[in-house]
Amino acid sequence: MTQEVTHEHAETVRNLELLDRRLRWLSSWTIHNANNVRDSRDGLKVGGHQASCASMTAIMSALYFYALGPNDRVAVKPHAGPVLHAAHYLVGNQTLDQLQRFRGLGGMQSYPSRTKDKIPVDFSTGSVGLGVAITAFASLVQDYLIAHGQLSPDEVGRMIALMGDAELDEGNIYECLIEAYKHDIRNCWWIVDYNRQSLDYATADRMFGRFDDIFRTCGWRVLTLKHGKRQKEIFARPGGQAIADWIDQCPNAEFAALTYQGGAAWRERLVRDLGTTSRTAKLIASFSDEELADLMTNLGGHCIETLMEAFDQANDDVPTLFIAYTVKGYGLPFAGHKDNHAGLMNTTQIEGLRENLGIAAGDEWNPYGGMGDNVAASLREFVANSPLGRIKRREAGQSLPVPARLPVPDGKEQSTQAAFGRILLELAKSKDPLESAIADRLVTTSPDVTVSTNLGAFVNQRGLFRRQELRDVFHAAKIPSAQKWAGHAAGQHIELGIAENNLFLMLAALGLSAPMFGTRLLPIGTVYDPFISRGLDALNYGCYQDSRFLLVATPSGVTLGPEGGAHQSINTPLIGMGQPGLTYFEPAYVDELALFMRFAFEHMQAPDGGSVYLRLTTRAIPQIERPDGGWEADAIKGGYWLRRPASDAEAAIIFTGAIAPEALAAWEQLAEDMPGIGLLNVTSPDLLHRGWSAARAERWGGAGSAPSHAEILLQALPQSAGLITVIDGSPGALSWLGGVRGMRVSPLGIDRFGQTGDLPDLYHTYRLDADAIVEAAAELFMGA
Ligand SMILES: Cc1ncc(C[n+]2csc(CCOP(=O)(O)OP(=O)(O)O)c2C)c(N)n1
Ligand SMILES: [Mg+2]
Repeated sequence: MTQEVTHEHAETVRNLELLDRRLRWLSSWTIHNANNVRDSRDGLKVGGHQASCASMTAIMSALYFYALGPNDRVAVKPHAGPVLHAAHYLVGNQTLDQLQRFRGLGGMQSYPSRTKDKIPVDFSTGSVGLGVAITAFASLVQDYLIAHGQLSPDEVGRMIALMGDAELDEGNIYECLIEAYKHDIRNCWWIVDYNRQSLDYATADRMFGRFDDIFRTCGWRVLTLKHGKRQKEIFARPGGQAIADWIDQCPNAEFAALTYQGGAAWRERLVRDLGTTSRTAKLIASFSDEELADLMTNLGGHCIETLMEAFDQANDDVPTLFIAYTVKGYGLPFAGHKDNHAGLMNTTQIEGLRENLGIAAGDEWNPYGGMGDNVAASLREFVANSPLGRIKRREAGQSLPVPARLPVPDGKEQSTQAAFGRILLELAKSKDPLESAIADRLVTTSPDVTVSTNLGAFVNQRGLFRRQELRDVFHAAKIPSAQKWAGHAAGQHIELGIAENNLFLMLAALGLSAPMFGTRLLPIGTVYDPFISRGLDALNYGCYQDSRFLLVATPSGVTLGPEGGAHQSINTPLIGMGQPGLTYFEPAYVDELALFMRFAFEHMQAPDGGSVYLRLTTRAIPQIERPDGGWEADAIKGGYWLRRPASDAEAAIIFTGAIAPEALAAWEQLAEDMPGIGLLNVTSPDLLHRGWSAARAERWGGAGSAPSHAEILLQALPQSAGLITVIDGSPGALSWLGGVRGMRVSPLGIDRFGQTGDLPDLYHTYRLDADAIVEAAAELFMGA
């Protein structure tokens, strides 16, 4: 290095060290302010994680103010959220008001949030493990876009996860690792804040050294940052190696406890273990207690130079795991204490930290407080020219116009699942410019159920996505098969192994393509309906950060019949109703399905839109003739009268989905005794319930009194009429309709499962057949 370069390097290190301390201070103070300074109205602990923040400030300083590339995207360990805000505060992207309102309504969020925070947050985090894994899927999305000419290779960025070491215990990490290896992902960094403490205690020693193996096996480069420069320098001195060896042997819990106890305890222990007469003893004796404590905790993850070198070293596209050894609560009074996860400094302690940094009382929020004018000015300039200071964000891509209608497959008897496959096939083959533009942006994905959820025809048309060619061996050998399975860069289907959690993370990453990479993709994921539960937290995670996708779950309910009791899904309608950011439809007929798929393509792109869940079935049912399209407007709002009731009707049957033929048969039987009985097809229990809640909230808020769609539909009946609700799923999905206008209700549905059988047997056993509906109606009038 020339002298000039060396000088500049030393200057950078010094600035990053200052920023490390500043981030530690600001994150600690923000949390302290919320807990101890701000007025409390409810006496509840506000919380925050000063120790988790302090563990990461050097890593984040070196990343955000040195290593970050202009197109890099970062998922920040949830409990280091305040450090991210502090970094943006230094750059001028975050306001004091937001910091002061940490964890208050409208203030900066507990954990980084894409949708609620005012600073640019690339990935929301909070549920540990998921924020890490999504970065691997985001790098796959980036490769997809490059391969499809929708992102310039010059604009490649790294997808980075700053993670806690306890996140390595989450199973989803390993599911993701396997999938990532299969797809040969690149440009992904996972940086582990390896403080060897989780929430409860120190992490297990037996895993020491195993993580490297696991990641290397999966094609990752592993860079272990165990020792800081100071440690390395001392280890090289006479007698130093024994200290290095001692650290290597020291169990996690003991290391943490000694860190907490400080210099005198370190000395006592080292002397006990290493003796008093050796060269090592002499070396140890040459340090004061304070110097010894500093030395023993000078781990790689707190050493700016070590971090810079590691980041420089990984300057290619190989996925890289950085194991950065750290101390939880570094530089704070509870460093290393096993209970420090949610530990908060008391006022005396935070004042001690403030004084230590030379910050005057009252100057706590000053971004550069306690520094001399020259130092502050040069740090300000350094920050302004740092990667974070120059960060720019991509514009979300243009939305695509959606054709007025999607093709409706013809056929007298059809299942919604088969029709779904046929609609996608029609789109894939279409010459219509609007339809083919939509088809070009579709990306389908499925965890090993592509064929059995009828995605096969689309895949035959559009191919599997692979960066490297994948030959279809069966096709090449001329072995007859309905399924082409060739992979290439233009392919539009991402085949996943059988891990549903990965499906939802893949969808979440694909569904963020517009805000993240500037190109809107229309992702469609298929899964067996019961296995939604496997990936529920990842589904919630995607919805929470406003990712946009279409989830097609099929088969569903007991209607899959002989295919297996274990595959019956019961509570998914309630999941569909309960999940914010996801609109659930369950079509009975295939023209409804086409309508909802069209809606989905629009809703996935609308600024105030969201994701869509279609609950489909393999049961082919007779389709119905429609006199006109009058039903459509109501169907898209959640329900329409298939048989309008007379104004004096005594009852109505309300049904959802595949049991439409039973509902119709019962309606015909009952119509003989109860002329004018209505038949209501609820296409979305979710939209009806949401609309009802929203209308009530609006009324309470004094903003007019427009009735909701559920109220409008039920107003067609006298209030004295009874309702029989029926769905192949939890009866609670529809039974609430009785409460809308205070009407009697007799709900049918499934609250048990597990029995195989054919449909007549199952519908009889679970009381979903026409007889059950008639009996349920009779029950309403018994004694009335
Ligand atoms: C899925 C999930 N389970 C549990 C929690 C509660 N929790 C928050 S942080 C944490 C462990 C933190 O340890 P680590 O990842 O090592 O972070 P550190 O604070 O040590 O840096 C746990 C269990 C959570 N946020 N998400
Ligand atoms: Mg930890």
